[in-house]
Amino acid sequence: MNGWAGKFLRVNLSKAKAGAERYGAEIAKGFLGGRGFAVKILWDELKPGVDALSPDNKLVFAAGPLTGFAIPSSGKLVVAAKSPLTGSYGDGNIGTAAVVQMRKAGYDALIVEGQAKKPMVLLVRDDNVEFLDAGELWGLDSLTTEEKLADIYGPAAGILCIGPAGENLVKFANIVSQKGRAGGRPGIGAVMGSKLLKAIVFLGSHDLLAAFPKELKELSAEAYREILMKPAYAFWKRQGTMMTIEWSQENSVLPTRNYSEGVFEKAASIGGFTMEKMKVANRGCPQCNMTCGNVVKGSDRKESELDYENVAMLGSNIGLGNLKQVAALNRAADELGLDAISLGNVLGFAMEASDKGLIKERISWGKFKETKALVQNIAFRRGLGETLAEGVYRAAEKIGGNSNQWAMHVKGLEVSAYDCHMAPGMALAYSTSSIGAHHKDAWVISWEVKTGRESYNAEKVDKIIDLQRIRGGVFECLTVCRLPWVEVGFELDWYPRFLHATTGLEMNWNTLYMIADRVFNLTRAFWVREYGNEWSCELDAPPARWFEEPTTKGALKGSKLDRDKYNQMLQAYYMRRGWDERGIPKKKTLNALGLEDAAKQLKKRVKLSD
Ligand code: PTT
Ligand code: SF4
Repeated sequence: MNGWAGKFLRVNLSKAKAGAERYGAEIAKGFLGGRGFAVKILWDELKPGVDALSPDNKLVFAAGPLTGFAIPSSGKLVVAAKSPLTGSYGDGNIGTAAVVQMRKAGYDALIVEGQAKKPMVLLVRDDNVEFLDAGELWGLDSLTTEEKLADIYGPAAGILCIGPAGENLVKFANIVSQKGRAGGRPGIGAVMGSKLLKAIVFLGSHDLLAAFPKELKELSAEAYREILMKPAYAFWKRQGTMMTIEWSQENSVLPTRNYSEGVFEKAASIGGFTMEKMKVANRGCPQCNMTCGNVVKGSDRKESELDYENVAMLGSNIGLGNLKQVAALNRAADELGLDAISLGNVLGFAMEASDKGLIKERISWGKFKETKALVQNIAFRRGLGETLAEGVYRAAEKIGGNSNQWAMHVKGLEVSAYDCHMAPGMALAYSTSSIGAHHKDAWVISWEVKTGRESYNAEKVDKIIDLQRIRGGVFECLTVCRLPWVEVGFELDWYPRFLHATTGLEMNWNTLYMIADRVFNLTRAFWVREYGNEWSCELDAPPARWFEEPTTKGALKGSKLDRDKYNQMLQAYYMRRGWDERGIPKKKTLNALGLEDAAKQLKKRVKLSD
């Protein structure tokens, strides 16, 4: 095979054993890589009901056939496992040199199983795998851990690690790399912590083999040039995703005080233009000429890399309007290895619970010092932090009252940074996403705002499915960054051309959509297999707050979602997907995608419609 290495590395931490495994061309062609490989491996190898934090769970690090080549923004890695937060399939995407080194070491994916006897660092140097004592690294924050490993293994080493939150099994701990790129929102860092795996270091020395190296070289040079010439490029380099703060405020979707409102009175002071005045550097992922990591210095004088989601969740959503302080909280999230989205979400929840007298601790909106202390307590599971470390769904179950109405999650994953009081399409996108309420699969909100946000119609359903195919499907399986396409308009037609140059295969968009649907349906089958007869369409609903508590501020004052219309749109979505009225793929849908095994297995767990 060209493009793909054709090998996975399997590591068993309990036995301290490692070995390379060849996989077949049908897996490569049928699932492409990244999320496709991860879902396939976890479906095939995990028994339903396995405890996500037990040695029986598996951790998958997967690349795609474009990863590591000189192709724009291709230095991305999918990290996946059964999630301790949602109890089902979970993944995230990190831009990191680790994925380039993993591919150069000769592997398309690393599968980690078992549990180490004591904290460990895994060192992968081509065929040589070493299980090293983590020693004094255990307990250190993620950035210091990375620095110490880079001192030993050199600047070329690709390093992934967890912080104290992962060690302490916080259910939304993630994996950190490159001084503040982080991924694995649904607690993939906690799965790594449960395996006592502090860090992984990759060093590879092989060249990647492309089917048509000359074609690839010419295509890449042209592609990098094309991106530089896009009209939106200059502003993107200035602000990156931070420009979304102003956009969200203008369109009343900026999550504010635990999503009770979509506008924030201090939005300008945490927005893209304020950030520009503070910026000290731009950082980015490997192979990218759009480097969008906005580095600023926070109120703690430490560097922090700002993105829209982090700033909205640790800013407006907790009532904090000082960007330097937001940056300090974001830096703390990176050091501790906490997902910044879920963190801002549980903090907003705690502030509201405190306001309403449901918890004895006093934690106020926008108060930096007490918030910072609470962030530490979450990572170390102290006091109120112990409750919040379980995520917002479980925290609401524990504190009671009517808090489950305003615990902002779908299927246990905290909602990311778009308020949906008047965005039914985005609410449906969150509810049907592969991992819980994340915007990765279908960021439909910008299209929805432009084309008629108040409507609940079939066109919206189609748009969401298209986006789920392209973003959650093709980009996550190729494992390349989607931002060149989304943000500067780098055309989608480039990707089949890259695929041809690297693998030699001609894949048109119909084939790519078929793969995306296969991966999406297998992921849904994974969820249903876990839930069994407890699965119901109610799991595909956004939080009650958006239906029941209208906003009180801004141009869209008084808006809320309509439950009946939402449910009709959900049923239209199911029909279009070839699922039954419970949201379970029909037998014929699975079979048409070559997922006969999934159909057989699901039949043992639930009644499957023909
Ligand atoms: C992603 C989620 C996002 S989405 C953000 S900001 W965003 C948050 N970033 C965090 C962070 O930083 N530190 C931290 N401790 N927690 C964080 N949690 C949040 O994680 C990221 C970029 C961004 S910035 C986005 S949209 C795009 N995401 C992509 C994706 O998902 N797939 C893909 N093929 N390309 C993408 N390109 C963009 O990458 P999760 P990164 Mg991230 C500091 O992890 O779990 O996927 O959740 O990876 O390398 O930092 O790049 O406004
Ligand atoms: Fe990374 Fe940003 Fe480049 Fe995407 S655009 S690869 S997130 S630096």
